[in-house]
Amino acid sequence: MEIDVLTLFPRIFEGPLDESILKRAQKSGLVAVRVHNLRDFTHDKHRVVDDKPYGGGPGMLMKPEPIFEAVETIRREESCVVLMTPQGAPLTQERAQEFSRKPHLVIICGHYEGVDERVREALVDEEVSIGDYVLTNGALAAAVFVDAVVRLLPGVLGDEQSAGDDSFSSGLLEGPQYTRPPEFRGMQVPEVLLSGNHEAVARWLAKSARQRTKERRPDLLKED
Ligand code: JCZ
Repeated sequence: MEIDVLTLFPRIFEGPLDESILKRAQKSGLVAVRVHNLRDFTHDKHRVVDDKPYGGGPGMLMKPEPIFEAVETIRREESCVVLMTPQGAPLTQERAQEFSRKPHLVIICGHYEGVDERVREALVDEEVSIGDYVLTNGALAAAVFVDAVVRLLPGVLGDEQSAGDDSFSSGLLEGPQYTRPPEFRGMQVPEVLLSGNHEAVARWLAKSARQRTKERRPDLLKED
């Protein structure tokens, strides 16, 4: 998969991607991530990327010209152009899986109060929100989005930590988990997990996942 990210704050996006699993995924060629500074797509002396909204109101908007120039330079026939915005459809595990099957993502990070509406009209294929809260900067949302998508690419996670048993891939939250020692500061690991009875262990894990989901996220149990 190839990913091009358009932002005014490349370093905010790059930090998280240069660590650990995502770094290895790039080094081993499973994904190519390129970050572009939108200011590099301006032509005026002061490299202006924002302007006041028509009709007034607080804050500034991103001008359309640098975004159009960047997207038209970078996109191809098969590209999916994504805009990070709190107005987008919420990102879910299912949606992350769909994006992970695209050959090329071009991600526009909003900044300031947002982008000129003509960017949405003419360039954007999908608007993505990472949740119902507001960030200062679209590059943070893009980093979360890219992480959720790239970890689903074949070969990115080892067998040990495969995405198959994530919370959500089963539609349930994961239940409680324990490692050694069997007793720590007077707190015991549940007896059944030490029993060696594989069937009983599997039943216990399934039951505790259902129970935790029912307590914390009953919405996940409702069929749609
Ligand atoms: C640009 N602030 C772009 C996205 N889900 C979500 N929350 N907040 C955002 C977001 C916030 C932004 C910009 C300036 C996206």
